[in-house]
Amino acid sequence: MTDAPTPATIFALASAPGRAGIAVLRLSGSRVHRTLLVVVGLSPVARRATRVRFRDPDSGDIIDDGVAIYFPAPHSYTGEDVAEFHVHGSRAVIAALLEILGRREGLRLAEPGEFTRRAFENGKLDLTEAEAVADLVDAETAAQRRQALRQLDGALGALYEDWRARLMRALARIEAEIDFPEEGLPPDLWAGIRGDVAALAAEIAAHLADGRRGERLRDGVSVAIIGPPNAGKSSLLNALARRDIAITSAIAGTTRDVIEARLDLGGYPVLLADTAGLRQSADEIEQEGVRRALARAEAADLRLVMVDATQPRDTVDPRLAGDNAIVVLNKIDLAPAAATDGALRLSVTTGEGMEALLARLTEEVARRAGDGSAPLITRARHREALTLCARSLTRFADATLPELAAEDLRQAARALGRITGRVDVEDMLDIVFHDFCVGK
Ligand SMILES: Nc1nc2c(ncn2[C@@H]2O[C@H](COP(=O)(O)OP(=O)(O)OP(=O)(O)O)[C@@H](O)[C@H]2O)c(=O)[nH]1
Ligand SMILES: [Mg+2]
Repeated sequence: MTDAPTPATIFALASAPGRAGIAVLRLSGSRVHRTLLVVVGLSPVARRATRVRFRDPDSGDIIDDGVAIYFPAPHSYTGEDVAEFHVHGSRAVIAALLEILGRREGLRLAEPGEFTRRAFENGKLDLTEAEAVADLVDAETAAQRRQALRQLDGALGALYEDWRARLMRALARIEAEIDFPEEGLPPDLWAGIRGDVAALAAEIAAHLADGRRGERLRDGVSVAIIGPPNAGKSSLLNALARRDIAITSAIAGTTRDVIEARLDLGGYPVLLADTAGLRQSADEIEQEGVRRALARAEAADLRLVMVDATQPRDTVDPRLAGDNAIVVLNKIDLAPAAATDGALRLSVTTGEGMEALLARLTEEVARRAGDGSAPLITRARHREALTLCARSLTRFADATLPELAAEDLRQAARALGRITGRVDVEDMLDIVFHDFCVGK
């Protein structure tokens, strides 16, 4: 066996590119200490911010006056030696430092996510926590931030690891029967195992039946505004986004494409789509617009069906109404006496009814997204693995041969292990089973 080659020492600008008060460069790897010696001329005390001058070791030029922090392995984000350079956030300073670091032997620019990948590989984070780092960086609203932070704290990973440990215990008990057939397993013990696994299967099923609230919180709840032409759909999008995004006009058929805006509604992220007015049209482009409008409305988590109070009220297309729809009667300023039939009265022009619409919309969005307080599935990747796990547990319930039952449990545990990245099922089996035998 040959030793694995030492991974390169990586570096990157950790703060956003562009001009800023302060920029942070981060380095990780075995050459960090050497780099500190040549670029800042000293080895800072561990984990203490030290005022330093950054120099080009080849020319001796001083690049900036700033702060360096050294985190020796293993007590660092990646588990390797890490350094942070806090410098003035000018393009010139950043460019010079990146160029100097890139010139050093054994150093290279980090790839996207590489610091966090190393943290995972060094056991600092599990995969759900690594994903949470990305989600926290991307969080746009308060509820998204809460959910990402909770996952980063390990709440989701701990849940799956707990389930996996329970499966491993059940597996160890069955393995005992396979390995010691002459002793046999008392039927009540067998029934106990089945009962435990069934309880776990029920928990996993409940977790899967979460209405995709965690995923919606992460991705944004999609809301489509749909209705006849000229009802004021684009005007509403502009009002909700507080920006002049979509063209509005008194000409019916103004909007053709789906126009999107991201909103923060009471801490919940919303992806709001304005669509083409629905009508029969000979115009090919408009027809395509209507097709896209209907497709978007069908795919949306929630529909804002807008009708025009000044026009005869067509029955709303049943495909669009129903549970996932809020019907809004707009232009109420022009027709205050129009029958509402349960619709929300609105005038985008005067603002009448806007507050009530916002409250209703926020309530409906909140119902469809998690609020970040409970560990929920946040990615399709988790859902797929949990579905596989649940399927194996269903097979387990029907298995009669202990060998087959054990294999089902092993597969279920492996599926859970894939979520957190802990796939060393056999290791854990050794530990659990070993303990079990000793205790017998
Ligand atoms: N009086 C009044 N006019 C409104 C109101 N809302 C929108 N309008 C006007 O109605 C016209 C149509 O508005 P749009 O927002 O373009 O309507 P739309 O539903 O997007 O229309 P299409 O894109 O053609 O489907 C514009 O002239 C708006 O200024 C309202 O509440 N009251
Ligand atoms: Mg429009």
